[in-house]
Amino acid sequence: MAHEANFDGLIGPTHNYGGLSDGNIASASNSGLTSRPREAVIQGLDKALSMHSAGLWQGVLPPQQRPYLPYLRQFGFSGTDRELYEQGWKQVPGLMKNLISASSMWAANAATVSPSPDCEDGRLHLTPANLSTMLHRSLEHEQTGRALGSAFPFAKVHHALPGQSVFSDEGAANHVRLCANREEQGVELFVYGRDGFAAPTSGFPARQTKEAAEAIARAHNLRPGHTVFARQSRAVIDAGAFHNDVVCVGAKETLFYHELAFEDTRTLQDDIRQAASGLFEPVFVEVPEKSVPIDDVIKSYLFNSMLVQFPDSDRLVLIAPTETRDMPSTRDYCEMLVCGNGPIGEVRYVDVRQSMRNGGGPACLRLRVTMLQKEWAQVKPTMKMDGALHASLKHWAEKHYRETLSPSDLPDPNLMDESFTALDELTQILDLGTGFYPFQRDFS
Ligand code: SUG
Repeated sequence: MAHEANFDGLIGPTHNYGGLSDGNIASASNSGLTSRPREAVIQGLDKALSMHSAGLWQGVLPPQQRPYLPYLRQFGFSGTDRELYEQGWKQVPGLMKNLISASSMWAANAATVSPSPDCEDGRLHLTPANLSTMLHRSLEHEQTGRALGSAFPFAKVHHALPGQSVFSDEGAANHVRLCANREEQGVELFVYGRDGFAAPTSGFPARQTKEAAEAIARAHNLRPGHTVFARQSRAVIDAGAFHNDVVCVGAKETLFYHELAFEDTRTLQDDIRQAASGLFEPVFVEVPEKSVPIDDVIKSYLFNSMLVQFPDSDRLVLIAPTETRDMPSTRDYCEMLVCGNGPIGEVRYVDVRQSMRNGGGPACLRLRVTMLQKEWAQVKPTMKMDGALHASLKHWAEKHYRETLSPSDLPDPNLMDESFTALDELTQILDLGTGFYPFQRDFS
């Protein structure tokens, strides 16, 4: 028996709207707003608990150390942590905005995950994403690797690919696994936005290369006959789909996507059918541009939903952001979708507005890890979500997180101290061991 687990990235104490992600419309348009870190982390925790309560396997991944002071030391600043922080904000405020970002909350970008039935060596493989396109995100992969190693001690956790443009990688946000039964061979679809060796084009950045996708598929020991590569369309990247999971989500046999998502949809369908032949019949649910225009897709995050199967239900459930309910075209589409007899039988809405304002919907906040029962049994127990962990994390957040953070609050060194105190206590709650964070290892 196997199930899909969701591991949600806990939203960190420095959650703010930095306007750091070129090509991510929500990040740009909400830049400089006052954020609500406590509300944000609780929204994420409530979503995670609701999945656990509905019978899914659910875990959490810790937020990362922010501010990330090792870079300041490497870049020639010295003194105590507080001195570093103050000098940094005086001399390099643009850099500091990157070093303070709580972006590791978007766990769909933490890694690419290949479940053990797909891998020749029969092991679960994870490759932390180098996230090399955006400075604030390129800081993540080292701490991500440590967190994944801690959560999945039995798995093969690879190094991130080289942090270079040819190998730009954004993890599971550009990866979909389709299958009939989760414990059996599936089809892994890798979606990339550019050829790493091609000359740069104008427009918003394409954050995933073909070279990165191919390298990961090879390193994960995937069977080539069951692996598909497809190109994301330039049109959707320029409309604001900086990851494939803004225009596509898949689960079991079903791929749910927008008409404009891919450069060549017919070839994609043929390739998936061929890769699935003898295993299952893929089901394609394509949303036409005339029903939901791409701009509405980007605003509502219709596809950045979790497509899950609850126990004892044949049909899939779409866990969509409340923004999808509030937009007429997407609400109407969802109503029509569940009235039909297709694979998606229900849509539930979840409020993750704090994250949404930075371009992160319900699907961004979780990393999917399909595991056999015997693998789930080996997952670090303190990172598995249940009512008790939810209560203790909520209490922890209420104790340590600020209610609001405005851009003028960020240079306050007390924010750093508060963040480190919170993370220090979190290492005990999640039993991450001493020295998990750089500041706990004497080289902050
Ligand atoms: O990488 N936003 C994230 C959102 C990631 C969403 N993830 C998925 N689609 N899977 C990004 O663009 C904005 C941070 C800021 O502006 O403060 C940011 O990094």
